[in-house]
Amino acid sequence: MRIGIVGLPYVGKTSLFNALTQSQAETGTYIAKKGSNLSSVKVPDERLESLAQLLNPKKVIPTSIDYVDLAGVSKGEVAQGALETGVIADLRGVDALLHVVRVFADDTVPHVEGSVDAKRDIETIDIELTFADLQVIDRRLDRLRRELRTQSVPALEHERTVLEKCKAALEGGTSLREIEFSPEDEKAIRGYGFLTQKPMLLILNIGEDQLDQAEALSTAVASYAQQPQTEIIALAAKLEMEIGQLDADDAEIFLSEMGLNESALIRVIHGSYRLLGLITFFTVLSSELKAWTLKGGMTALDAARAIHTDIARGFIRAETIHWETLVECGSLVKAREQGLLSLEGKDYVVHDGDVLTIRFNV
Ligand SMILES: Nc1nc2c(ncn2[C@@H]2O[C@H](COP(=O)(O)OP(=O)(O)OP(=O)(O)O)[C@@H](O)[C@H]2O)c(=O)[nH]1
Ligand SMILES: [Mg+2]
Repeated sequence: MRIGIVGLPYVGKTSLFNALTQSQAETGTYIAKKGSNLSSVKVPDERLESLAQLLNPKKVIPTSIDYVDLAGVSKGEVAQGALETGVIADLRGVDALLHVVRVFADDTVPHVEGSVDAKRDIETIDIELTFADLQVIDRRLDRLRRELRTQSVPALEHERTVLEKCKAALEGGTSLREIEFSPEDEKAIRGYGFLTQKPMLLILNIGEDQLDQAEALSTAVASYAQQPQTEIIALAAKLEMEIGQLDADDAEIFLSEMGLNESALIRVIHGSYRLLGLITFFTVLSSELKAWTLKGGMTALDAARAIHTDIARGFIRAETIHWETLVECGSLVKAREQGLLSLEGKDYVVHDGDVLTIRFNV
C-alpha cells in the first residue's frame, strides 16, 4: 500500500514524513527541493509481537506501508501544467492521500497565502485535485468523441457516459469520493487513478502549544470529514518528528509527558487502515512469522494470491484460527489437536487477526 503526502508548500509534509518513517529528509522553508521522498514503514502490531513470543519463529516480518512525500502544490499550479510531470503525476499511483494542513502558528515559517486558515487551504488543495481530474477527463472525452464519431464501440460509449457523469460532479463541486459507482462504472475509470476518488486523511498540523486544543481544532473543520472516505487527525508533526528521533524508551517517556498516548505513526497507520478498510492476517511458514495486509471483505483465495500466485493456483483449503485463540491455546499443533482450526474453502472471508495456513499443491 502506498500513501501520498500532499499539501501546500511549507505546511510540514516532510516533517510528518520523517515522523512516520523515522527518516531524516531535509525540512525547512529555504530548500526549493522538488524531488520526492519515499520510505517504507513497518507496521507496528502488538498481535504480531504476542504471536512472536509464543511461536518463537526464526524470523518475524511485519507488513509495511510506503509513504511518498511530495513537493508542495501551489494554488493555480495544476492549471499551469503540473499535470504531466511532478506531484500530480506521482499521485496517480497512490492508494490514499494524506493531506497536511497547517494549523500551527509560527512567524518564522512563512505561509504561502500570508495567513493560517485551515478551511481555505483544504479547499485550495481540493480545487487543485479537482482541476487535475477534470483535465484528464476533458482530454479523454475529446478523444472518445472523435473516435465514436466514426464507429460505435459499446465499451467506449460506456466509458464516455461514466466520464461525463464524473465531469458533471466535479464541475458541481462534488468530489468523486462522494459518488457511488456501480462495479462496471468503477471498472471503466479505475485506470485513471482519479485523485478526488482516493481516500483522504486530513492531517491538521498543530503546534506543540496547541495539543490541548486538538479536538476543538478538528471540530472546526469536521464538515470536511463527513465526506465519505475522509478522516481527520490532528497532530504536531515537528514534535512527532523529534520524538521519532529518540530511542524507544525515551520516546515513550516523552509521549506520556506531553499527554500523548500514541505516537503519530500509530495514529496515522490506524487511520489509514480504517480509511482503506484494510485488515491484517498472519502466516507461519517454515519458522517465518509474517503479517500481511488485505482489503476487508477479501477471501482466502485473495489471501493466497497475496502470498504467491502459485499458492492461489493450487489452493486446496485454508486452516484458520484467530490470533488470540492461538495465543491462548499455545501452539498450532495443540490448536489442531483440540480441533480449534477451522477448515475453510476459497470463498472464506478473511477476518482481521486471522492466522492462516494455506494448503495447496502445485
Ligand atoms: N513551529 C512549527 N513549525 C513547524 C511544524 N511543522 C513544520 N514546521 C516547520 O515548517 C517548515 C517547513 O516544514 P517542512 O516539513 O519542510 O514542510 P513541507 O510541507 O515539507 O515543505 P515543502 O516540501 O517545501 O512544501 C520547517 O521549518 C519546519 O520546521 C510545527 O508543527 N510547528
Ligand atoms: Mg517537503
